[in-house]
Amino acid sequence: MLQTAGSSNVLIEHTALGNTVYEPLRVDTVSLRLGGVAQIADRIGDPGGWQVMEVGDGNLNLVFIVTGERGRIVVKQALPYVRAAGESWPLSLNRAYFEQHALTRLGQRAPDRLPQLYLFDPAQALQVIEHLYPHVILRKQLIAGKFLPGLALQLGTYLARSLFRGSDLCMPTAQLKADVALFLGNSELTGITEDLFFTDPFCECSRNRHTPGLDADAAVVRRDRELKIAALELKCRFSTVRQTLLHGDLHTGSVMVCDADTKIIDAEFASYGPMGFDLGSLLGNLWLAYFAQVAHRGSVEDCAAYCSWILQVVAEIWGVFAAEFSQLWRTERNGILGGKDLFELQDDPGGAEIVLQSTLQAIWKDTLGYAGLEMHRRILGFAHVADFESIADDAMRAACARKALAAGRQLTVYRRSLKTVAQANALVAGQGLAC
Ligand code: SR1
Ligand code: MG
Repeated sequence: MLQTAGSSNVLIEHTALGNTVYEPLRVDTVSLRLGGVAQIADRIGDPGGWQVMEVGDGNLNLVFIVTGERGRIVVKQALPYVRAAGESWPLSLNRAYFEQHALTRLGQRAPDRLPQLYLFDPAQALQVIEHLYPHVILRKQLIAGKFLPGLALQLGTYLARSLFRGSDLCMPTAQLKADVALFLGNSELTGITEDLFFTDPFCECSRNRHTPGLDADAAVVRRDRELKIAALELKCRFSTVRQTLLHGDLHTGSVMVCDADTKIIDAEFASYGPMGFDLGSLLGNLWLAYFAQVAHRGSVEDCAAYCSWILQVVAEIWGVFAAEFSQLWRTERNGILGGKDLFELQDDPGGAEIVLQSTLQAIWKDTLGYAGLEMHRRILGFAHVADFESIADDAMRAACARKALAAGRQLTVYRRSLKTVAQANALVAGQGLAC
């Protein structure tokens, strides 16, 4: 049975692989199991000549790149457990179902920023996706010190379009409510975030780990009442505020870049939540990249230019986001929370501008809160980041992490008084760089 999904060239065939019993793919079974699917063979060529590589380096899934004589595809398959932990941490396969729904929705809201979905097979929890080339994971480019001129514009625009257009500022509310209900089903992955982002790093928890040398720092965090109050307040907003459809895991490993293009991948953590969550996850990871630079470049002097470029990217992402969000506010604010009936229709457009400014301030406050928590959980929790993990020297890694924790704490705890991105960047820069 064929079903057409949101974007016009996406065909979803529910039994595409002809097997309703789930079985993980292996490099040596991909041609056999996918070779009979005409859509794939038509796209990349004769299965007899396919070359298959497993390239998954994330925490959850299998990812294969399949190369034929006419092209390449990416095959992403969920495993019934957390790949980074093994079978002792089971995880249901239906995350692939939510990911393909998120991918099509976010792709429609922010054209050109997501890869094309070619095929989804729910029984195999498998998606066949556009191979992005010559794109590379943003985190790797940040570690390598690569300047990316179009990055901030594309990310800021993506964030404004996806977050605004997925909200009740814009969407027909019946459609939005149906989507809220749909994505509530992604409770297992949302639950991982609720635990790993908001709780574990601030408690003793067997899943946590940290760099040797940070024992005392971790203990201070876990006794930090102000920070824990903020973490619980922000968790409450994450779990109860249904403001928009979030990507839900927008770190720099979920962004692929080349000189001219930026793409967003891996939306399996999608859920309805506060807009600042995606923004904060991204800015938190950029600030983590900032604090790791001294180790990658070798000295404070050698990293100065790149560090100031990272802060400029942060400032520009927020600036572009606010400008694009404001533009959408003035042109696409047709949802039940748009307030046109209260302002424009009563000849008071100025009232709507006041609400726009207070909305942006509220998003900014959340952004800072989530950014600071993301910086903690990537240092003290289960899922660490390559920016720090690739620093070979424990003492250097601990010194960089300590600066990041100090900045992260202030961003979160003082989120209500840091009114501008310049103030936030100044706070980050004010920590100095370890050496
Ligand atoms: C058990 S999953 C751990 C982390 O990996 C994903 O990328 C998310 O960030 C999640 O929190
Ligand atoms: Mg991911």
